[in-house]
Amino acid sequence: MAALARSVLRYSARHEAAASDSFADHVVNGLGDDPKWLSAKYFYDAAGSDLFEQITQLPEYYPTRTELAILSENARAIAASIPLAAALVEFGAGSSRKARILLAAAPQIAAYVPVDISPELLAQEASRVRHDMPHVAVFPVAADFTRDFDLPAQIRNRPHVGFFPGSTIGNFEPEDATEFLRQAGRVLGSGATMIVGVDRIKDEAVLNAAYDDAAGVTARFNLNILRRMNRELGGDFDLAAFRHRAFYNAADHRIEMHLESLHAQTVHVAGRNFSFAKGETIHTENSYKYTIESFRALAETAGWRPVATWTDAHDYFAVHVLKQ
Ligand code: AVJ
Repeated sequence: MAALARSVLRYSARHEAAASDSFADHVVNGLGDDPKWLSAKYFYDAAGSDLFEQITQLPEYYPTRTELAILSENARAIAASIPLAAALVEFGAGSSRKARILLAAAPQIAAYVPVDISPELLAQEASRVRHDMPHVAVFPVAADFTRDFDLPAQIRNRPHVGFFPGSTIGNFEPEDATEFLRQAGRVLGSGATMIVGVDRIKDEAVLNAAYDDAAGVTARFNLNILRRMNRELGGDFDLAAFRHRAFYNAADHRIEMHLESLHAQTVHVAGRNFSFAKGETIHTENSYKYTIESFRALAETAGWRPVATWTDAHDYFAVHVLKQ
């Protein structure tokens, strides 16, 4: 396959749906490829989710605290774009911390629909929101939000507001981000609103530090994928034989994370052998960055009309409101 076509497909949920569904198949495909790669979605086992939570509290990792501040400081204005008796549909909910800011500022939201692949996390967050916000009807949906899914029948007649915070959209190739927004538009239906958090292009030193922190938490997060392959797929990765690398690729507007082999070695995992040259890497993540204009253009390509953008004093992060 041509390198361009391969990179377009690389992080594509559609591609993964067609090629394989299991972690083992994914590893055989990705480590068998040249260059080697793995999808960032496999970072989030229990240990990886815990490490990501630690990342969000690092001094260098500005996105989480910046987005929370944008949402809090502009909550009333953002709430004004949410219709009466609306249902808030959160894509990849995880923790409901950000949604709660909107729910508190927009009492006209009658229903909250967190969509997440993990049923345990969903149930836990759903009962917390029900307890703290008894006026909101909560209908959790356990689904892969990158694929088509049905909204609960109970919200059919409500105006739909999608919510996709965290710059998770940055993990998609731009073509796949467009396809995701198009699909979200299909799921939410005509007349819907969408609120999306997107990390902005900024000074490279700020970007590089955010993904290569002094305490080494992001390094542990990246290396944890090796630990996960060892545990779940009978691998024999030596974590001391790889190092974390993260850098801003300005030409492609993205942070790239890699795991670099410190010497020539052969690793056994998922029933196969994979050879590494000294300095060879596994490409483990892309985190795309957008200007306000480049994200609005992408949203328009996907059939959405940008109506408002909220940002912070440092111009680090943006919260976009889109209408269909
Ligand atoms: C969860 C995809 C938004 O790209 O900033 C953080 C993941 N990777 N540090 C990001 C991540 C390394 C994060 N997202």
